[in-house]
Order: sequence, then C-alpha cells, then structure tokens
Amino acid sequence: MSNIEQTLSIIKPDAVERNLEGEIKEIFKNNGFEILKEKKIQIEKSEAENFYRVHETKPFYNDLCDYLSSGPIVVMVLEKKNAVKANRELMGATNPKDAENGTIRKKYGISIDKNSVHGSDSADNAKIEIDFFFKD
Ligand code: IDP
Ligand code: MG
Repeated sequence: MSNIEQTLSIIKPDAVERNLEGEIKEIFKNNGFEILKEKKIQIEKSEAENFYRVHETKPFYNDLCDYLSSGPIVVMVLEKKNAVKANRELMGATNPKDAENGTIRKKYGISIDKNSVHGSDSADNAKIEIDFFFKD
C-alpha cells in the first residue's frame, strides 16, 4: 500500500544562522522527500508559544519559545511515503548526543535545545502543524 504523507519540517534558527538551509534541503531531497511548500520567516514569541503549546508545562518551555522566535526559520511541507516516520528517522534523536550517525541532528545539532530541525511526530500533528504555518 502506498501511504504518501505530508509532514512539517522546520530548519531552526541555529541552522539558518550557520547557513545550513541549502545543505539540509539537499539531505531531504536525496532521501526522497519532495518539498511541496517552503518559506523563510521569523515568528513572534506568542506564535512559538502556540506552536509548542503541548510543552507548556515543561521547564524548558519559555527558553524553547524564546529560541524558536530568536531568528529566521525555514518551514517546509515535505512529502514522501510514510513521511512522518521517515523524517523522524532522518532527523535523529532530540538530543544530538544520542542521535545516530547519518542523521541531521548528529551532523548539525549543537545541543538538545539547538538541535537544528523540527519534525512532526504523528500524522495528526503533521496536519495541525502544516495548517499552523500554511493555512492562508
Ligand atoms: P522533538 O523536537 O524531537 O520532537 P520534543 O520532545 O517534542 O522533541 O521537544 C521539542 C523541542 O524542545 C526539542 O526539539 C528541543 O529543541 C527542546 N527540548 C526538548 N527537551 C528539552 C530539554 O530537556 N531541555 C531543553 N530543550 C529541550
Ligand atoms: Mg516534538
């Protein structure tokens, strides 16, 4: 069964700042993802708070929202068979120290907070996150 899915990817401020946008997009394309939509934006802290609402009670929530709104980001809709899981695998573990060789976070992540990329964690959340950034 073909299960073509879409997922939301974000190239986070630490990676955009280091001019890694082109390299990271190449990794997605080389792994069979099609970039259906993309835009480079900087969001307000209030928008980051809404995007990461699921983490509201975590001790790192405030820093996380400050960080995501601290500089330009690139948000993308990626499409591939089983895109949500495939993207999570390609990104690697949340903490770059724990990420497998060959993953984006292993290659580019600086720390658990500056881990270079975001990816939706389920098909349902992918829909919500794609709407969040691309509903016009
Ligand atoms: P994910 O990005 O791998 O899905 P989540 O648990 O959803 O990881 O956390 C969202 C983001 O919050 C992470 O990507 C990371 O930037 C940040 N984060 C997660 N856990 C910690 C922590 O323990 N300290 C600081 N930042 C964290
Ligand atoms: Mg997550």
